[in-house]
Amino acid sequence: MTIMSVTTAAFTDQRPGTSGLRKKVTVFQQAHYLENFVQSTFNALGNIEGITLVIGGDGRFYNEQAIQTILKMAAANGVAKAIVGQNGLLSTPAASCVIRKYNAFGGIILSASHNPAGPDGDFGIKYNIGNGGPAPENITEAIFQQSQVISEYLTIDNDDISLSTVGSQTLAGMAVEIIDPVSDYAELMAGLFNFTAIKALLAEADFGICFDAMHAITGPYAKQILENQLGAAAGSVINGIPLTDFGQGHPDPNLTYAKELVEVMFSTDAPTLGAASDGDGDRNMIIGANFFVTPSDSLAIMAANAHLIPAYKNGLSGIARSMPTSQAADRVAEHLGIESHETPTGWKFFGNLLDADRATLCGEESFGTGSNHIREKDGLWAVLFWLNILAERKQSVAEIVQQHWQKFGRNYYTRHDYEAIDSQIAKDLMSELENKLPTLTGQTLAGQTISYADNFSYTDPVDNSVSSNQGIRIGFGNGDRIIFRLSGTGTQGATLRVYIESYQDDSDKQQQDTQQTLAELIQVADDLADITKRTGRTTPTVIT
Ligand code: VG1
Ligand code: CO
Repeated sequence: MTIMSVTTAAFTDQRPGTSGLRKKVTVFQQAHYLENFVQSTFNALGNIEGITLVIGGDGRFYNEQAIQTILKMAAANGVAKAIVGQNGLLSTPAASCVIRKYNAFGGIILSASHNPAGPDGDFGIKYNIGNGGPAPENITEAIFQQSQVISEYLTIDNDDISLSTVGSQTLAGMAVEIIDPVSDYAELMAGLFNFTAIKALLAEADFGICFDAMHAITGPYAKQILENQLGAAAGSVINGIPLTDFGQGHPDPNLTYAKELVEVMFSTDAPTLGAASDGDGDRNMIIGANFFVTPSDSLAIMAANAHLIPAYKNGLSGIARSMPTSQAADRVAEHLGIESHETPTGWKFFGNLLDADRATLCGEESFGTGSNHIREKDGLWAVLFWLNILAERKQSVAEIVQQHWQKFGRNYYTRHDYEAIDSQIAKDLMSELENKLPTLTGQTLAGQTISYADNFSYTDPVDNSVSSNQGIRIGFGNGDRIIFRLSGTGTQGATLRVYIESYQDDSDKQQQDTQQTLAELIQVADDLADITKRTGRTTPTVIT
């Protein structure tokens, strides 16, 4: 074997965002681009000789080429062993599971999550640490710093190896273990949930499930677990074969993009439970027959019912939610007498809380829920959690949600996304809004007095690290909130996200239309940030 040192020069745009580095495939295809990021990661980690790394991705276009590049660089940098999903496939939650199970030093996950794939689509890469979770900010920042000064990377001149057969091989002295991407994850799930009860539920004649894998990574996982192990009817998993371009779709499990599932679930003979996952398998959307469950409600309801699930029957240590996620989960935490945490957007902020057992369940409004079983959010896990609740409660999804509202009140909630707006306009909008903040407290808008207006800053209670500038919060005296932040995962211009919530504990007023109920606050948000005036947009790109 010959280790080659290749001379390279820094790229200035390699700062990892909320979930790693995400760019157009064409950007990743530039000479040295991927290599620079990988070598910068290795350099940031320090001495990596002798370590074990897990490598896999969501199967999108460029997945396998990237893995071949990374394997050669890992071998040249002295990595002792690479554990790779067969055909380069590993869902994000499965990668987290495998890192933990085999005590790997860390892992490299290739994905741009829900972003479209294909030669003109997006690609992404992120580094996960030994706990199985996304690298915290001190590591992503170190990677970025390395990428600014990089001058060479190491690789080898070997041929590509085959990723298609499960088993052991070596690449220039580095052991390469190709593993079945599903089995470790499936085993973990079977240990958390009551598979016997779920099996019985799925065998009931009037119970149906429709799981939309959206042509992305969860197809093989859902087929194996739901259909083969739990006995769901063949065909319960739709769009179950992962395609490199995700069938030209947009595997973002929301009401806009998961169209096929939405049609099924809002039809007259809708099955009991509908669910969808995203490109890399960490997100989930839950729908009952003719009934959509907001992700914020889903987190709260899962927490309130966790005692029904074997893995959580002894109680939760705490619940964590990202700042823009509705406050519904906080009420459950209060009721249970456990800690609740509000973190910045992005799963990496949950890692310390989970490691320190300060939280058991975590969630984000963006269709992300998860627990201490791994250190990523987990789409299929959430579906199994709901199935387990349904098996115990023998009610419909709608009944469960409505009873939850009656007990805890309902947090009406919506998110409005304005995608691909001009980056400078978006920046100006945010900074003008920030300038206004000091004058807002005490003002009365839409009949409610603003009790705080700030730019969210988070101090991690475990390591005291501070993350500031995490989104603008406008809080009203009655608990209503308007939040503004710019996406850290978009690859085209800027995406402005506006999150609006309003609490209603009067059960006679809990069945209203969300957009109508929030209309006044939506107008206040537009006025405060001059969205229409500045962006020229009169409606959001996506409403959730
Ligand atoms: C979005 C979501 C955020 C999520 C992130 C990664 O980030 O809002 O909650 O953690 O995507 O999810 P942003 O910065 O675009 O709002 V995934 O499934 O793309 O790893
Ligand atoms: Co994802």
